[in-house]
Amino acid sequence: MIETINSSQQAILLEDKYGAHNYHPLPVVLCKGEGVFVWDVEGKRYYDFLSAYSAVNQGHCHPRIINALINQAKELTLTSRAFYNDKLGIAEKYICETFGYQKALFMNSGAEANESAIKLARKWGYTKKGIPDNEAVIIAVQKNFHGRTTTIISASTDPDSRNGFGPFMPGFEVVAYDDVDALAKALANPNVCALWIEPMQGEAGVYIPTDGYLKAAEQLCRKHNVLLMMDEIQTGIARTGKMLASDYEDVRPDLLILGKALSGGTMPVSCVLADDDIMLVIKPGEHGSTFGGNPLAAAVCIEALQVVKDENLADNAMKLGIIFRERMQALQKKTDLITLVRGKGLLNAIVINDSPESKTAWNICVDFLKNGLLAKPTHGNIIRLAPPLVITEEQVHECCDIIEKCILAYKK
Ligand code: IF1
Repeated sequence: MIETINSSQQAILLEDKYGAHNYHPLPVVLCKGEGVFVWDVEGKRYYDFLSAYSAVNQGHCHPRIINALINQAKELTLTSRAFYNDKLGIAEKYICETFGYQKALFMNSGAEANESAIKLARKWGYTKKGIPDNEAVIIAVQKNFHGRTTTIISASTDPDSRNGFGPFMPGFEVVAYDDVDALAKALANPNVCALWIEPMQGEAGVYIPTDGYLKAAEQLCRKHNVLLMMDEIQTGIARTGKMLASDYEDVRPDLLILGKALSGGTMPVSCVLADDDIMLVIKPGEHGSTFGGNPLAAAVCIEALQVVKDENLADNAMKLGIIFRERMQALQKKTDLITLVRGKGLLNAIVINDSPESKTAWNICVDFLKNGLLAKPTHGNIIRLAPPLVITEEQVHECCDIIEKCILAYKK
């Protein structure tokens, strides 16, 4: 018998009884989303300040993207790549022109896109750089987050992501993030095929590297004939105030990895972008996926990217991010609860003055929830604050008022 949900409590109990316990959600059950707002089962409205981890940059259920989804869903959703379809080529051309690359490889999840980039980099290392077979090394950085597959967590430094899931994939070396000297040493190894970084570390708590780090990384990669693999799954698609966070330093990754907002949060769509000399090292039959590049994803991706451009979401994120951080910095002066405010565009975080093990950041997020704003701590004492990029200036001030009210009223 299929149940209908009549209360939040009922939904929570169902998930507790029948669902894997791989998350610890805030105690709210959502049933509707529109733009910057989501509603719970009891009809209460919230500002969404997580944006599904930057997957709904265009706002929840954007009408143009939903219409593209519906219209394509009525025609053709999936053919597999055993056959051509009439939407994939258009999407490939559009995304290549949008980001300035020769080829696109569409996958589904962000992890799948990262896995595809790893395979491309390794194959390029063997066939183009002359690295001995099975000896390719990829340099990753401390506190990275690239997904949850067993290969990806083989490069993770986060105990929660990796403990208990070994044995791990060899061929990864982890160095300090934001450390050019560490890169210079690591990239000199002739068996290194790629450097794999985020331009800003989202999960690590919106960590922004020193100005010039990305450009230095790009230059060191060129010097040592190493591919720069840039994971912009969370920072890309206008989130940080530019189309890509890499744009802040005019860095052009050799492999650009995108996901999340590529579909406006309607379905899993991810993509790796590269030029021919890299992308064509993988031959027919050497890589694939059932849903990768399906016509439904293609149609949705085209519309989702057009919305970002037509609504100038990068400029909006840039402008409102400045206003948001100014408000948070002003708040910081009124309380000892906030030790740091950092971010770019509308990917921001406040660091709470308590240990990561404390419940303070969580309790503050529960207070936000009670006051109509949804946000969630990352790594204990950091609260990521990232609304959909369609938010207005007036709404940013209203949300800052909520944050300020909760912070100033909070009693440890
Ligand atoms: C979870 C984190 C964010 C990502 C970057 C690849 C992926 C992600 C930079 C993988 C995904 C999501 C995954 C979700 C929570 C969320 C997250 F907290 F896990 F780290 F955003 F910061 N690269 N991030 O941020 O993409 O396979 O999920 O489509 O796993 O808990 P995916």
